[in-house]
Amino acid sequence: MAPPRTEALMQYGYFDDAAREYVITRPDTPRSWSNYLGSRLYGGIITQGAGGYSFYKSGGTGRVLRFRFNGVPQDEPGRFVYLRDDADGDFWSASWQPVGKTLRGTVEAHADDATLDAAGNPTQASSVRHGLGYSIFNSSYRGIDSEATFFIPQGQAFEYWSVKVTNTTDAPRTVSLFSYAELSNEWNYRQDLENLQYSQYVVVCRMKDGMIHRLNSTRERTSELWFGMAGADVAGFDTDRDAFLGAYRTQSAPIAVERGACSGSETTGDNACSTIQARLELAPGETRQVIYMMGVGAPDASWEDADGVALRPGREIMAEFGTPEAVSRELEAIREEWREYLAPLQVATPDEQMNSMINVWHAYQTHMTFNWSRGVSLIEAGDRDGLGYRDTVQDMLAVIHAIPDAVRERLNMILTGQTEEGGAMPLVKPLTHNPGHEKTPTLEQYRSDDPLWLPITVANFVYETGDVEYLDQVLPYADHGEATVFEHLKQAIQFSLNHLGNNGLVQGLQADWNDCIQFGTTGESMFSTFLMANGMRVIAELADQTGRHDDAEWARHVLDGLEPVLENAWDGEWYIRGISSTGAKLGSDALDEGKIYLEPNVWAAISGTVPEARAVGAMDSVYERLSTEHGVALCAPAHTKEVPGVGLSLLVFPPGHKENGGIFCHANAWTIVAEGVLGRGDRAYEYYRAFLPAKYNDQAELHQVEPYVYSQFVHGPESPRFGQARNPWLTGTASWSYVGVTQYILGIRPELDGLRIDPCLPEGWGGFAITRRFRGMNLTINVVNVDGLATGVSSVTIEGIEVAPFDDGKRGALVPVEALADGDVLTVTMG
Ligand code: IFM
Repeated sequence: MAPPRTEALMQYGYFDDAAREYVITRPDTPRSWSNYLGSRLYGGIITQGAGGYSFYKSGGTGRVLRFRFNGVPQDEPGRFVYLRDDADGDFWSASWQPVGKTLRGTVEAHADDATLDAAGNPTQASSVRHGLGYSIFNSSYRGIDSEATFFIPQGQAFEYWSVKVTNTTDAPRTVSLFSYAELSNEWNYRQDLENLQYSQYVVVCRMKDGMIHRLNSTRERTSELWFGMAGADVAGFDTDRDAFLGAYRTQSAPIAVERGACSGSETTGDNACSTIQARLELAPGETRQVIYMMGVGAPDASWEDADGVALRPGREIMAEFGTPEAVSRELEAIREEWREYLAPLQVATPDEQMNSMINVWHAYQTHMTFNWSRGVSLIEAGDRDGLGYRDTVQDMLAVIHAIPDAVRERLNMILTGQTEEGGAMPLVKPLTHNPGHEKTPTLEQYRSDDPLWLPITVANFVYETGDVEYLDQVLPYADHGEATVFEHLKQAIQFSLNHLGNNGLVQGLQADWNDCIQFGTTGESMFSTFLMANGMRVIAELADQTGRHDDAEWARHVLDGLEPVLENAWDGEWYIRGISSTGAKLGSDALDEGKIYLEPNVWAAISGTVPEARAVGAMDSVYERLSTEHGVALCAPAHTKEVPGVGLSLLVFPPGHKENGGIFCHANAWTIVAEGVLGRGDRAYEYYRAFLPAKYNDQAELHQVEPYVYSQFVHGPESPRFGQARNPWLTGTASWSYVGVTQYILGIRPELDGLRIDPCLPEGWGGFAITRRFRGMNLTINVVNVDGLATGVSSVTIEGIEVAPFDDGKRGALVPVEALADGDVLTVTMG
């Protein structure tokens, strides 16, 4: 099914869904708008100004390109290509930054190369196409057009910077190209940026046989980076950063570019760079393609890294891949790879922005969070080099249907991060994780929610794949012992049951989902209590369906015992957030600050463990007290004072920021799920739209960050920055909002026996179509809603034949897996 095309010109850019690209027509965006390149072997980040960095396996310990976070000017260095008119010395860059000529507008819009700005200076037309796994920069300046394409080929540990240069004038032109990247001195980014007394003296960078090699031996391993150029002769080079830039200069005007010649510097110590100059004689109308390539590996011999991965010499890679044909072929392969990744779920709904997000960018973001966790972005500098337990378990939820094998591998690893007593290691480090031998955290170090996410994700994995035997797989605990996957789940619950507080709620420990609330070992968290209740409900269902009747009984029995505890947590109009060590309540109307919190109330509804009237009341209070036009605040009023007995580290944030009353988008995604569970389509959709990035495409000045990806949070109503979003890309928002919109608004959910079709739509939607892969079958589902209902399914036909009604007492229709075949078209009539 081809998604509808959305190509209206917006403020800074537009969604080109057919090409699966976001096109930035004005690169002077309010903040850097970035993209991801590559795979978990070798990855990179690139901004609309070509700022960014590259890394081998890890942004923290495999740093290839240096980056100065939060720098001025913003987001430098990066992958820069300078162009210089050798007739008069005027120079610019293939991306608008770092030279930063006066911007003309869009390449598409411009016709006249002689266009001057008000001061009579030539202007540059510059646009950027961020695609999935690549970014293309187009520029026109004084009759020279360029197209620079950056990407990392599939499965490779090198990157392409391919630059096509065209002389659009009717006179011959001589144009020099200069590549520039600042190479990291050290694989470890902290060593590189902070331990200067060491890292400044280890680097050795040489030109050999036409290629640049960073050769230094560091404490960790021999480091080998190479940089080469194909498609032109080497006219000069610099490998010493300061020789290229010149003292007291910035990247906007390197001395070598200004004078038109490199100095042939080879660095021993200080800082390395990768500059190779090409001089192009361009006849009128002529195009030349210069291909810069940079990668990890030895210059001449095959190289095995510390993990035993064999890498070929740069020389060989250049010979094989350094041609225009190879660039086109490899770029096509990347496009095809992403087409395949996204194919398992595509939609056509009445909301074009929803389509752009689900079909392309939202799905892409869920893959990036799965790949990079919270390790590499313009915000995550590499410090969090590992998998945060709760984040990782939640990140998997949105990609199970697309990459089940990769999820199984990750799930296995994260399950082995659970300790024998049922808690979880806060951080699992994949490169060094050693199940059975990890140190057990102290009770105070555990997060109360970490293992409680497991039932949801494991159940969904089993529902999506149908692989019930997975539950019997035996996996070690982090510290000692082993258990089946199902026992791991029970143990997660048992851990909470073993650590209940005086009021019967789960002890909050170091934190629950909210990193900034410390209830400790004597205070109790209502959020974790609801998460535990939800886990028990999920385990009971899973146990029933897989013949584990004793376990189902156990879960139901414990859940029943929890009933009075949940009831006691009702504050009158909503559920409390928790109870402090001194017995004081957080999230209660009796307080002046932090009267109401979002998390317990959404999870009361999602868990289905409280009476419906309570769930509805709680969600109505959320709507009345926390909801804004940009999303739902996490709490209100925000805190300015301590609450006795609770560690409120959120007090470090001004009111309205982050966890202190900010619009935390991750938790906003739960509002969609909660309203979906309650069957209130208008509310679910209103919440979805409130923080939908694409909605802000024509309000970019307000939202500021990329309109094609979710952010961790939006500044809340109590902040002077209300409406500004921050921390884009690597956030649990990606996963949960994807689950929210696809499984609870569009309502297509996997269950063990089949596919549940249970739309929960806003008023006026006549229906929608979705193609979805389920257990290896590609299905097309057309939902028809002539009466504009919110919920309810009256009939389902498969290939025109009505499916026998399957009444299991739940809302929507469950289409049994046996009734489905690859390629089937289902028509679902709401009624
Ligand atoms: O839940 C956490 C997450 O693990 C890291 N970022 C902040 C979230 C809310 O505190």
